[in-house]
Amino acid sequence: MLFSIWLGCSLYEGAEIIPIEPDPDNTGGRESIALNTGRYLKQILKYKNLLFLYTKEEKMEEKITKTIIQGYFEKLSDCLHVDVAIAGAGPSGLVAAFDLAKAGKKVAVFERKLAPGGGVWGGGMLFNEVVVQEDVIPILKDFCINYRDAGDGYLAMDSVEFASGLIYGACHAGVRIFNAVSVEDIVFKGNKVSGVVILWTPVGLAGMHVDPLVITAKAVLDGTGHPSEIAVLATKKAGIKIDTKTGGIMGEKPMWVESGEASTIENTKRLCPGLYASGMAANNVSGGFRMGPIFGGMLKSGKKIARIILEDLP
Ligand code: 48H
Repeated sequence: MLFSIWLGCSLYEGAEIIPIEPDPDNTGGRESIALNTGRYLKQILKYKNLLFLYTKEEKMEEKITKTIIQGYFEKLSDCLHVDVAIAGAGPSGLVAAFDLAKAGKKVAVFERKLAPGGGVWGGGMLFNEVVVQEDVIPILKDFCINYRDAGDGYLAMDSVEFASGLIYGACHAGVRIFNAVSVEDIVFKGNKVSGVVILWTPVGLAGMHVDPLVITAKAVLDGTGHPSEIAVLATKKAGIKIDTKTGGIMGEKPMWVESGEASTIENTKRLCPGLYASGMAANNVSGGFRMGPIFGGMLKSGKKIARIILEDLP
């Protein structure tokens, strides 16, 4: 019987089966049987320890999964109601999120893609370099992003460092970023934009008919870039008249760098109660020119909208 327990332990562990040397003085008498039993028990104890390790491994798997699930749901349940919900983790949204969090506001950013950072990673036409104006140095310093002088009042930097620096800075300031989550609708209550409707991006991509979840917010920022998706939802779906010359979305104009950079800042504003726009979304809403791969305007737009939201929030 002892032998079969030992064999069982060995097989369970996938261990090499080493026959136990019998007691050399095996005389077949009672003492010898006791001696051999002792030796077998020792072997079994050795394998029992291995069995214990195996159980520990099982617990380790459970521990990892539980830690991830608990951590995510703590983050999500902490953000069911926030001060500011931001759609889109591009440069303007991340700078706004950073300033708002630094001012003590609870901020959640919902980013459709797996990697936050928006249009920053690819620099210009996938040359992973970014250019900004030198007056944004304080913002770069806030995020500890390295840059070099490019002459004539411009700075340049590695777009990967720029993107990752903005993301890290925002997270470190206390912003919750939920990646691979799309904002697919707004909450519109009592003539005020009061939150966002969210769904896992892959669910939408798979075309599954799954109902979304809701995050309520005192302020919602459209940082979705060129398409200004949240402002489109507000005007087309909720029929809200927003603060533009036409009361609706005017549409982005073609390239004019100087004008685009200036109008991005001018167009950064509150669109209607509860809804704000920054970056290229602000430009699309108010009909500004595009400016290509220069990002100073986006950073300044993020800062401006954070200031406006802070003035509006109780
Ligand atoms: C969740 C969404 C949704 C949604 C979109 O485009 P971005 O980088 O945004 P900005 O405005 O901060 O920066 C614009 C800049 O990158 C740029 O494109 C420039 C300077 N262009 C000039 C030119 O001439 O072309 O980031 C927006 C982010 C992206 O990461 C999207 O995935 C995300 O928003 N997003 N997230 N829910 N419904 N829609």
